[in-house]
Amino acid sequence: MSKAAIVMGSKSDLEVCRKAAEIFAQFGVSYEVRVISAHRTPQIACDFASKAEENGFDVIIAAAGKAAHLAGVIAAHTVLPVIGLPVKSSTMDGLDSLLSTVQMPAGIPVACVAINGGENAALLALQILGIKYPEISKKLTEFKREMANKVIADDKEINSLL
Ligand code: RP5
Repeated sequence: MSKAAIVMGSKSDLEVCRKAAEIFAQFGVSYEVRVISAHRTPQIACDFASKAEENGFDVIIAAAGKAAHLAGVIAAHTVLPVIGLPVKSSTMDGLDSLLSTVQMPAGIPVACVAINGGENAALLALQILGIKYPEISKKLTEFKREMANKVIADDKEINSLL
């Protein structure tokens, strides 16, 4: 069975990560949530990433704010796909987190979603898991169909709202 990890740099990142957890729960995918800091608990970050594959994880979401090095540090210690989730947690509106997460040097890729993009982090993780688990892929197809149907319904209704 698939397993995803949601790792956050601080408990203060929880509300952004909650959105990702809710998507995993909606899709029936098991996940584990951790608070691990690239700066305050660097050895734990290294150990977690190094053992993530043997511990049964398929994909890792790493959420952090400010000088957001967590996704990069985790990616440095594993070949599992790492999705960086930049968190808006400072006076710089999250641009600091975004750039710290996305500007990885060649050789250590981190996929990066939008600032506070918890939903998309989980959906991208599900798309990665869908390569290995066709039942997840099927659920994603249905999810997209429902989204499209909602927009089509809105389109039909919009003129009556003016
Ligand atoms: C980052 O610093 C964390 O990911 C968090 O977004 C930010 C602030 O952390 P706290 O000072 O609130 O623990 O490492």
